[in-house]
Amino acid sequence: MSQPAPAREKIIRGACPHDCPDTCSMLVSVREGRVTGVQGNPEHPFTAGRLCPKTYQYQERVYHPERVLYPLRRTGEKGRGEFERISWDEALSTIHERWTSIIADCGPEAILPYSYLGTQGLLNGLTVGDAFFNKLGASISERTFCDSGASTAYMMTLGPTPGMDPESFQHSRYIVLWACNMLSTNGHMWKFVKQAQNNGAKLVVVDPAETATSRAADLHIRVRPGTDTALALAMMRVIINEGLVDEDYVGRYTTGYDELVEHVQAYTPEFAAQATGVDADLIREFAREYARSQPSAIRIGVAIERSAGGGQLVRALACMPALVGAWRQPGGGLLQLPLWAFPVNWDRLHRADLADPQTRVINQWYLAGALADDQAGPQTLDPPIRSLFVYNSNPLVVAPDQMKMKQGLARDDLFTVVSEHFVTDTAKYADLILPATTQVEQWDLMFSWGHLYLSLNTPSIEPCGEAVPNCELFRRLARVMGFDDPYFQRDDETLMREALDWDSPALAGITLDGLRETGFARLNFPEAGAFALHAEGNFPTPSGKVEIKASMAAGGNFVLPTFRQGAEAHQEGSPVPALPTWTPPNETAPTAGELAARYPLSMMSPKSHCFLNSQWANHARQLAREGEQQLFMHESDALARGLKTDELVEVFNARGRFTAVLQTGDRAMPGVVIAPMGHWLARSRDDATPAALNPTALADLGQAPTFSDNRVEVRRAAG
Ligand SMILES: Nc1nc2c(c(=O)[nH]1)N[C@H]1C(S)=C(S)[C@@H](COP(=O)(O)OP(=O)(O)OC[C@H]3O[C@@H](n4cnc5c(=O)[nH]c(N)nc54)[C@H](O)[C@@H]3O)O[C@H]1N2
Ligand SMILES: Nc1nc2c(c(=O)[nH]1)N[C@H]1C(S)=C(S)[C@@H](COP(=O)(O)OP(=O)(O)OC[C@H]3O[C@@H](n4cnc5c(=O)[nH]c(N)nc54)[C@H](O)[C@@H]3O)O[C@H]1N2
Ligand SMILES: [Mo]
Repeated sequence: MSQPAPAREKIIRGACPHDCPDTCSMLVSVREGRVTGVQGNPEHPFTAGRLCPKTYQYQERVYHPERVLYPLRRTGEKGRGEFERISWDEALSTIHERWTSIIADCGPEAILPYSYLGTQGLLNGLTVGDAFFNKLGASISERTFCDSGASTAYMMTLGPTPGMDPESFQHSRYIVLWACNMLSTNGHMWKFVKQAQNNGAKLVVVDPAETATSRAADLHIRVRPGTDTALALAMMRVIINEGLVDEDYVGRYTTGYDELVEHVQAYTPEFAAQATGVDADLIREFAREYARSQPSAIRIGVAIERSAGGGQLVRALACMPALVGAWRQPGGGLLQLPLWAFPVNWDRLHRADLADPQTRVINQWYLAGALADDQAGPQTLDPPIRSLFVYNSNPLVVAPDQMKMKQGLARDDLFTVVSEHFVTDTAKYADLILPATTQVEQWDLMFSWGHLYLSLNTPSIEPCGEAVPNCELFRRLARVMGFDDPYFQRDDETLMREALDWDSPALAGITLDGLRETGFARLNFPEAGAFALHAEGNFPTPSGKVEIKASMAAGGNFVLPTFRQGAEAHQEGSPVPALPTWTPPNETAPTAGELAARYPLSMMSPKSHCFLNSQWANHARQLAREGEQQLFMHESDALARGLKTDELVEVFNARGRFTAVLQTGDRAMPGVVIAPMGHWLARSRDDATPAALNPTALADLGQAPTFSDNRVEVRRAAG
C-alpha cells in the first residue's frame, strides 16, 4: 500500500464474493469495528490494485439502509413487501413445523431448494445447502444457470483442463474474444489482452453487439445471435482445405480428424455467410489469420451457450486450437473456465450419497411452470411444490417466464423462505426472510473461474444485526430438523479444510495458515504465462487427445455433477452428434416463419456494466451510472417503427412484456435488440424486466438457457 494506515485503522485481507471470473483480492479497512473502505490488492497479479464499479464501495452494501438484519415474517399480501421482525427461534420453529406437515402430507419432494451464486465461496456458495436438502429428501435442483452447456461441450472435447493460463494471453499473437464483453464482465483480464495488442497482436471480437470491448478490437465480426456454429465450422473448412492445418499436432493429439475433413465440406463460407450475416470473404480472411498467427488464443464468454446450438458451437471452437497447433506455445489455445484447476472436493460438498438416487430432479429454468402449473418442462409434478427455499439467488429477475413466476410465487399454499441481504423482488413473495451476512462478516475460501489464484476471505467485522453466513444457516436448519450426524455441525475451519484436497499437487506449498498471511496464493503451476499445458497433448479426455469425435457424446446429453445438487452425472438425454454439427437457433433463425413475422426482432439480455446479475441494482451509485432499463435498437429498425431515442417503448412477445427507454444507434445490429439484465422489477416501469420475455427452452447440451434465441417486437409505450 502506498500510504501508511492511520493509527487505529486495520487492513484485513478479504476476497470479492461475486460470481465473476475475476475473484479480486480485496483489502478491507476497518476502524472501531466498522468497514470504512475497500481497495483492490496491489500485490495480486490479476486484481492489480483495482476494484470494479460494482464493488469499489463495498461498505455501501454492508451498511445499506434497506439491508435485512433480522428474521422477518410476512404481514401483508405476497408480493407487497410488508414484513415484521421475529426471532430466529420463531423463524426456525415455523420452518420445522411447516416442513414437517408438508412432508407428512405429500413427502419431502414437495420441498424445492433454489440457489445459485449470490456468493461464490466454497463455504457459503453453490453447494452450501446440498447436504442438508439431500438428507431432507427434497427435490433436487438442477442449477444450469451459467456455463453448464459450455462446460459439457468443453469436457466432451478437451476434458477438465484449465487449458490456458489467462495471464499467458500477454504472449498471444492473435486473440479472439468470442461472445465475451471482457471490459465489462472480466475486466481484470483486459490488461493481459491489451499488452498483447500493444506488442502487435491482433484482437478480434465476435459479438452481434457493439460493446466497449468490440470498440477496442482491431476487427469486430457481427454475427446474428445463435448462428456462430456455422461460422466456426466454415472456418475449419477453410483451414483444412487451404492446407493451414498443423498436421503433426493433429496426427498425434486428436481423434476424429479424418471424419471432420469430410464433415466440414458441407459448411462453405457461403453457407455460413447466409446463416450468420458475415461476408464469406471475411470468414475466409478470419480463418487464415487465425491459423497463421501463432500462438492464437480464443476466450469464450458465458454468453456463447445461450442459443439452441450453443453446445455444438463450443465443441467446434474447442477443436480449432488443435487444428492450427495453437496449444504448442504459451499464449495459444482456448480459455473457458480455469476453475477445473482447483482441486475442489465436490463429493464432500454435495453429499450425493445422502440422497435417494430416485429423487426427482427439477431444472431451475422451469421454476415458473413448476410453481404456477405443477409443470417443470416436460415433467408433471406430483407431488406439486409446496415449499420453496431460496438462498444465493433472485429467480424473479434471473430466470425466464417472469409473469408466470409471479403468479406461482403468489400462491397462498406455497410456503416460501428466502435468505437474503435485501428484500429483493423474489423475497417480497416470501413468508419468511432470513438475514444473511455479507462477505466482510464471514469466513470463506474462494476459487476462481477466471484465474489461477486461491483466496482466503477473512472476516473484518462482526455480523450486522442477526445476520448469519449461509453455512451457519444450514447448521441451524439441521439442528431444528433433528439431523444428528456431526457432519451437519462442522465449524468454518473444518469446512475450509474439507472443501479442497490440500494434498493435491495443485496446492503444493499452499496452506490455510499461509493464506491467513497473504490472502491469496497462485496454484502450483509454472510461472504465470510461461507454460503451455498441452504442447504435447495430455488432454484429460478418455483418449488423452482432443476429441473432435467425442466419445462422451455417445452417452447423450448430460449435466456435470458440479451443476446439480450432487445427483449422478449422466442423465438420459437427447442423442448428441459425434462431431460438432450445425444446429440452427430455435427462434432467431432467419427462416423462423410465422414467429418471425409476428416478432421480427431478436433480443439478447447481456450483463449490465454496473450490476452483478441483479446485485447492486438497488444501490444509488450503480443505478445512477446505469440509468433505467434501456433497449438498444439499430437506427433502421427504429426508423421502420417511427421510434426515436429516449422514447419509452414496450418490448413484447407471447410470453410477456416490459417497458424500456429506447436508445437507437449502432450498438445493436439490424434485426437484433439488446436489453441489459439486472434491473429490479420494483424499480422498473410496469413491474417487469427482460426476463418476462425470455424462453424456458433449453440448449442442446448441459441444459443451458437460450436467452439469445428469443424473438420480440417493439412499439411505442402507451400513454
Ligand atoms: N459487470 C458485470 N460483470 C459480470 C456479470 C455482471 O452481471 N455484470 N456477471 C458475471 C457472470 S455470472 C457471467 S456468466 C459473466 C458473463 O460474461 P459474458 O459472457 O462476457 O457476458 P454477457 O454480457 O452475458 O455476454 C457477452 C457478449 O456476448 C454477446 N452475445 C450474446 N449472444 C451471443 C451469440 O449468440 N453469439 C455471439 N458471438 N455473441 C453473443 C452479447 O452481445 C455480449 O456483448 O460475467 C460475469 N461478470
Ligand atoms: N436475461 C438473463 N438472465 C440471466 C443471465 C443473462 O445473461 N440474461 N445470466 C444467467 C447467469 S450467467 C447467471 S450466473 C444467473 C445469476 O443468477 P443469481 O445467482 O440468482 O443472480 P444474482 O442476481 O446475483 O442473485 C443472487 C442473490 O443472492 C443474494 N446473496 C448474495 N450473497 C448472499 C449470501 O451470502 N447469502 C444469501 N443467502 N444470499 C446472498 C443477493 O443479494 C442476490 O439477491 O443469472 C442467469 N440469468
Ligand atoms: Mo453467470
